[in-house]
Amino acid sequence: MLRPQDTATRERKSLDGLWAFRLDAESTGRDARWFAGPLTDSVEVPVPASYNDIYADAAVRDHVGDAWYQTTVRVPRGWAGERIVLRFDAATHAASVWLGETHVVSHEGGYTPFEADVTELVTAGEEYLVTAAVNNELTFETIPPGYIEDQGHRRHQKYFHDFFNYAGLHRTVWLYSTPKSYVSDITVVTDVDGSTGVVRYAVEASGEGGADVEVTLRDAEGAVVATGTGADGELRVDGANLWGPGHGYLYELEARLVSGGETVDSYLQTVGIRTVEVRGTQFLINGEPFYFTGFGKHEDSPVRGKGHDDAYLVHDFALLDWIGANSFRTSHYPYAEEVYDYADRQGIVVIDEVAAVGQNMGLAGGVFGTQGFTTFSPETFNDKSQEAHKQAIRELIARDKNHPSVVLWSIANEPESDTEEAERYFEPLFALTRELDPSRPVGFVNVMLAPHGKCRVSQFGDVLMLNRYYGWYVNTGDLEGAEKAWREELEAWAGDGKPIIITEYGADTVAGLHATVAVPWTEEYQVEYLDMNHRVFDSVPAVVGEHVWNFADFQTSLGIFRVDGNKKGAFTRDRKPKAAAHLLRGRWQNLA
Ligand code: BDP
Repeated sequence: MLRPQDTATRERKSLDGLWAFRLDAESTGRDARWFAGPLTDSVEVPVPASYNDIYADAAVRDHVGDAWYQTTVRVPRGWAGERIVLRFDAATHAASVWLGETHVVSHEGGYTPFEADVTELVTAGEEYLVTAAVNNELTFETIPPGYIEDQGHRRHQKYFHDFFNYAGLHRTVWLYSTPKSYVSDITVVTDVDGSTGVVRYAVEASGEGGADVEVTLRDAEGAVVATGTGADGELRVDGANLWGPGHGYLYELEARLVSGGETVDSYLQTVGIRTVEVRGTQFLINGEPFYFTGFGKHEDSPVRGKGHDDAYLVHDFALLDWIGANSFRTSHYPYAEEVYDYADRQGIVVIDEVAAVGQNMGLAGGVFGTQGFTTFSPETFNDKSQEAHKQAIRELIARDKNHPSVVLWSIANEPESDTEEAERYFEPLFALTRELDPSRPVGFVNVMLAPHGKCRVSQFGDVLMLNRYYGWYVNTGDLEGAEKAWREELEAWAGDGKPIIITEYGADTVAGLHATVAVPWTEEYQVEYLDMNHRVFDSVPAVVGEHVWNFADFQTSLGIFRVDGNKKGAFTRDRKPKAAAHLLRGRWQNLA
C-alpha cells in the first residue's frame, strides 16, 4: 500500500493537530450517531498520540471501548477533478470512520494503514467533518489478543503481553489527492549480478485506465541510471552503489502513467539495491555475513505513549549510532512508516514483526495472572484468530515490502510452539508469508517454554530467533548456573544448522541502584548478566546476532512484578544510559 506523497501529480494535507475527543464507555455513540454533527461534551486531544496519558484521569487511562475523534477538513480548492482519499496511518486497534454522515471505512489491526476513496462525497473548497470511533478492545480473535473481564463496576481489559495497551490515533491522518488514473501499487525486488545492480519492478495502475507505464531510476545525485517501459520489468545498474548496513544508499524509482505523451500520474519509490540470503548458519547481506547488534524496541515514550514522534525517532537512531548498534526488531508490531524510511536512509537493519504477541497461555498463566485457558481451542485461538493473523501478515508485507532495511519477517513473538495445535496453526502462516514475499527470510520468535527438542514450529523458519532469560527469569541471581544452562541449550539449537539470532536477553534494572556484589535490579547485575550472555554467544558460531531486551524502559500494564513499567532498558524511558549502555557500546563498536 503506497504512502501519500507530494509529487508533480499528487498533493497531501496532514490532518494532525488537536481533534475533538470523547470517550464512549457505554457504547452509545454509534446508535446516537455522534458522527452526524459536532461532537458534544468533548475535550481536545493531540493527534498523533495515545490518549491514555494525556489527561490526569484514570478513566481515560484505563478506558475500554470506543473513543471518538473528530476534526474538520477543508478540501483544497485546487483538487477539483482529482481522486480524493482519506487515510489513517494507524488507529489502535480498530476504527470506524465517517465523512460527514457517511460511513467510509472500518479497519481492524492497530498498526497498519487504511484508507477510503471519498471522491464522490466531497467538493473541492468545501469543509467536512471527519469522525473516527477508535476501539481498543482485544479479544481472542484480534492481533494482539486479550479478553475483557466484566468486574461489575468496570470492564477491564486483560492481555497476555506486558507492554501497556496504548490506544488512539498514533500516526498521521491524511487527506490526499491523486489523478483519476493513478499508480496504486509498486513492488520492487533487487538483486546483484557481479557489480551490476538488478531492480525488478512491478507497477499497478488503477482508475480510468488507458495509460502506459514508464519508469526512471535515478541515483542519489539525481542522475538517470536506467529507464524502462511497461507495467513490470527489470532495470540494470552498472557499478551499482549497494544499500548495506551502515550505508543507506538509495536510488529513486519514478513510476509514471503516461497517456498521449502527457504524464497522468507520477509516484516516487525509494530503492535500496541489496540482497539477503540465509546460507547454512550464516545470514548474508550482499553476500557478506552479517551479525545483528542492537535491540528489541518499543514505540513508547512519556506522555505520548505510542504516538509517533519525529524527535524520538531521530534521537533513538542517534543513540543506536552512539552505542554501535546496526539493527533492531520492531517488537511487537509494525512501527510507523517514518521509522522504516529513516532506517532505509540510515542503513539500519530491521527485523519487521507483526502484532502477534501473547498467543501463549502457558506463559500467560504464570506471568500475567490470566490462568485457565488453552492456547489453541475453539474458544481461544481459533480459525478466526488465524484469519486475523493472516490479514496482519498481508498488511505488513503490503506496507513494508519495498524497504531495503527490512531483511527478515517475524510472524509472531513467543507463541505456544511445542504442541501439535501450534504446528498446525503456524505452518500455513509461514507458507503465506513466503508466497507474499519470496525475497526475504521468515521466522518467528521462540519462547523459553519451548526449548530445543520441544519446539514444533522452528522447523518452518529460515532462521531461529530465541528469547532467553537465563540469569533473570530462571537462575535468578546465579549467573554461573545460568551460563552453563544457556550454553547447553544454545549448542543444541546450533545443531539445527540454521542461523540463530538472540532476539531477547535482558535483566530489569533500576537506574541508579547499585551494589558492590551484583544483585538483580542493580546496574552492576545488568552489566554482569550481559557479559555472561556475550561469553555464551561468542562460543557458539551459529549465533549471528544479539538484540538486548530492551532499548529503553517502557510502560506496562499494572501488576505486582513491574514497578512503573519494564526496566530492562539499556536506556531509561527518557533515554539516559544505564551502565549497561556503556558496556554494549564498548562491545558493539569493537564488533563493528
Ligand atoms: C518476553 C516478551 C517481552 C517482555 C519480556 C520481559 O517477549 O515482550 O517484555 O519477556 O518479560 O517474554 O521483559
